[in-house]
Amino acid sequence: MPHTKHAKLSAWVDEVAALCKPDQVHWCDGSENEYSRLTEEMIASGSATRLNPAKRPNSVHFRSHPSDVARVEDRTYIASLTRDAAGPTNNWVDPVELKKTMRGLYDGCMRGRTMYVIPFSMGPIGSPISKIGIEITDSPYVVTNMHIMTRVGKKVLAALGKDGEFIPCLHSVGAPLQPGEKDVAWPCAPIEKKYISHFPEENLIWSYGSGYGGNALLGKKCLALRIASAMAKREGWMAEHMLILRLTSPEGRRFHIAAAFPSACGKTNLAMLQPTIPGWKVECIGDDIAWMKIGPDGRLRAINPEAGFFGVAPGTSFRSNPMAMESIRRNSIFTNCVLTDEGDIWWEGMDDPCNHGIDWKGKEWTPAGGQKGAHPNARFTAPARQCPIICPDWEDPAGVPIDIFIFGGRRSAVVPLVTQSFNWDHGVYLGATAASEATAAALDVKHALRRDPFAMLPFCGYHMGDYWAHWFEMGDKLGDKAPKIFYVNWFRKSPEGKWLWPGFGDNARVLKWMCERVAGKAAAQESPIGMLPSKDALDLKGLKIGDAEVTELLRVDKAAWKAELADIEQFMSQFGDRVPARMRAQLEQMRHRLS
Ligand code: GTP
Ligand code: SPV
Ligand code: MN
Repeated sequence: MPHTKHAKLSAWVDEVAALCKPDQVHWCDGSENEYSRLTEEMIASGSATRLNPAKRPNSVHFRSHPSDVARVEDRTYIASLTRDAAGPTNNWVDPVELKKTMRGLYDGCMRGRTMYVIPFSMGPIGSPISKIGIEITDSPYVVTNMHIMTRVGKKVLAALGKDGEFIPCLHSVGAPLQPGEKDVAWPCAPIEKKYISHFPEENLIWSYGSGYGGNALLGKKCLALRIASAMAKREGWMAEHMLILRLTSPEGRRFHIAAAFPSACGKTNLAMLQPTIPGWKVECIGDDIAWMKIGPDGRLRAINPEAGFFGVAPGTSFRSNPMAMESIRRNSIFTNCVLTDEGDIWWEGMDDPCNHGIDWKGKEWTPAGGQKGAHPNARFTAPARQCPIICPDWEDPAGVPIDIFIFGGRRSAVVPLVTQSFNWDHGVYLGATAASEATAAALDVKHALRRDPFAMLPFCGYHMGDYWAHWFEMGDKLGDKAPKIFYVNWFRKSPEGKWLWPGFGDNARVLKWMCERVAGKAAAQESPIGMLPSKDALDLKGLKIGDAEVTELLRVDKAAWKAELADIEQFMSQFGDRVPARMRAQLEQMRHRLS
């Protein structure tokens, strides 16, 4: 029996098999059986370790190759037809040339391996906002991760029918095996042979040489952000690097919030926060990506296109993020953590210390050695439905109506705890000028501080200036139904290097102020950079924080902001005349307010 009646899909799979020359082809059905069989095979081959079922049932740990531990932005390409369409912040190569190079690499690259065909849906199958992708990969690790992160299998092929639209995603670890050659635990190609390539006009993704995260699980950053952002621009919707949560007030009023922070800057944590203020409740809808369309009622409706969490492990604990810890109790995949003597996983920042184990490089480890046991970008993969506070409506095909957008980043100085934009255009300016200190989520980002507009710098599939214009256009379409926009910074530090704000569950205090602003209840004062909470407008009841700290957290240092303005201007200059006039107007207004 053929696996699909979809002629275009069959033809593409045949073409890839002829090029990559795998030993066999397996069509994934998304079943538990398939997941277990592949997991057992990876344990038997030595690439995975089963965790102690008494500690963490049905869970495994992987160690990646030390060179393959995070996204590689220098090897990520937006190969649009023209360089101009990709813009100055993306790596561009002529698509014809890139395809030629990559076809050379793909030729025979799956020898000795199985080629898996993964039909997956981003978003609930049948939602008007969802999209179908087909990932072809030679990595069983990718298959089991995709099982968790997306909706995989026969239902997707059924939804695709004979001629439905799909996004082809081709992936290979780039490590063919000679006859009789034994495989390594984590096959991958050297850095100069890695290519994470996007052909936006064709809705096509070609990835080669890496097995890790966003380089290899192609539904995530490649499809749901880079390709989807370009589709969204063409089709009038939004694909954003945003968590989605529902916050319910003590009176029972619901607020839906979507927040964009750069990688490793707190999306997963905020998405599952446990408010420290009585009566307020958070439910999680998504922790990394939001797809949003204007609904029949004129409001912006958001879905989470993913089905799982691929979260940063270090720093995750019952103290900081109990709901993430609950989500990973079972049926989870861990990568680059410490393997403990009890057969469980551990990482820096977990609740209890670990005195002995095997580190992420496979070496015996004790904390006394002075080295980190888990890689800073160690991750867990867990089904979203295992989160105890997953919102009952998280799979609603219609999405949830967004009331509030939040932007932010990691800034040890200058940027206050929270600011509200004066209006939509000013909010778009706040998003466009977002900046963050570097994290471990990308291998090759070493800047102390970089501008990361809308947390989309590594994920926007087209010219950043045009993306800003799209935000203005969406605001015009939404009119008075547009979400209100805020900017936050949980990461302000004292001169001694201590966090000034406790963060995590206490961030609910800041969310509460936002909701009260939306409801027209909370007080704010104008500053040159936006509206700030009036003294006493932030609910700090029960929090041990000094008056001086609060003042510092809400202080606007004019001199520092003038320097910031100069940096913003410098950053914007690279986009030339593609910077929308409305963005320039915002810059001028800020200059005026600071003078
Ligand atoms: P990606 O998955 O890479 O997109 O990251 P993310 O944005 O989901 O970040 P995540 O929530 O995983 O947080 C990254 C790191 O920031 C973790 O080590 C967290 O413990 C830490 N973090 C998150 N929220 C806060 C906060 O409010 N305050 C402080 N100080 N640290 C935080
Ligand atoms: C990020 O870097 O923003 C992530 C992890 O969410 S990855 O899937 O590797 O891109
Ligand atoms: Mn992310």
